[in-house]
Amino acid sequence: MKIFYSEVHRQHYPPFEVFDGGKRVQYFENPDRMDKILAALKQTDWAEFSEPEDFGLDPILAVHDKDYINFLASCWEEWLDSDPEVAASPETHAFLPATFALRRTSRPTSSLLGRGGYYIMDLSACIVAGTYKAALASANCALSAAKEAISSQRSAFGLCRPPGHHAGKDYAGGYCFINNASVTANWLCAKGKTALLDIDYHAGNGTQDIFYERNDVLTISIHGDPDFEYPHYAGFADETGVGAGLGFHKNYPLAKDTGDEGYLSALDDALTMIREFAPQYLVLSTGMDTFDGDPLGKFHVTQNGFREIGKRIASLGLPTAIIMEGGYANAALGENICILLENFK
Ligand code: SP5
Ligand code: ZN
Repeated sequence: MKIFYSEVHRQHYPPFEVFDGGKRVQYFENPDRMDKILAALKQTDWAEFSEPEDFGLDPILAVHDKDYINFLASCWEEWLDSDPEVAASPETHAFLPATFALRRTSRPTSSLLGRGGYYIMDLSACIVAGTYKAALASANCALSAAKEAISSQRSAFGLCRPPGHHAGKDYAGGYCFINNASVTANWLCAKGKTALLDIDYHAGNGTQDIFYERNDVLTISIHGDPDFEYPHYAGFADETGVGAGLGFHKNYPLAKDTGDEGYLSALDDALTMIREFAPQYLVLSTGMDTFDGDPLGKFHVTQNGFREIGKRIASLGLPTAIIMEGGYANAALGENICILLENFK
């Protein structure tokens, strides 16, 4: 299986994030995640690594707002210029606003913090010097996997970092800046009917927003109920699309402590819906934070569960662009990814 990976992700490693209650902690979405996955993949006899192709900004701007992307591109330099303390020790800093625009706010204001609070939704999407470059490389890994899926009619893996599914048309959040899976699904759907399935533990709010009014891409997310879990304001069962998109989005909010059985039963329902939609291609937003013991998750999916999840999704028989999202139990992350991918070789 082709794996698309770029070392550029290392340039995005904020020195902290802020948890609920204002607790400053180490950045959970860290480069070590990739190292664990790489190490495990390198031990297999089927992983074939490639550098991503550069697709330029067009496929990204087909999904994201131009002013938002400009903000990502210039944020760090502006932040550096705005504060001598930041300039004195850039490596201990990250850009993070402390005031956020609710979307009833009609426009970003022009100051850096005025744009920051408008384009960022939480305290985990910290921007540092290499964030924009890393986000572009990550999107290119996803698009390269899709291109490979088309040309080979087999599945391919975009080993993307930073992840993407919480990023909307004009906002970053949840460690995500560019919505790699959405950019990819939008690009793919011009070549053949495409469905997107999101199995990250957290609701794919960004993806939901991007495709909410569209009927050409079916989007489905299985996740911790936003009634108790991040992102808190999207991912409810009654959110099924609007206008032409009505019926083309589906959420499976699951309870705390969901294990293999509960998960697989939601998955089976989702797979039935995908079969009825009859796509030519699948984009799989692949978060492994449903794992039993993930520090950011409250599910108990086991390695047997991942084997079965992979097997059932692969049984759709679709060339699949498998896109890396979350997963923070680093010690098991490599093995878990291999177990899932095995089914798509
Ligand atoms: C891509 C992805 O998986 N993003 C997830 C972002 C989640 N950010 C919210 C973290 C809330 C942490 N809650 C503390 C639990 C500590 N036991
Ligand atoms: Zn997640």
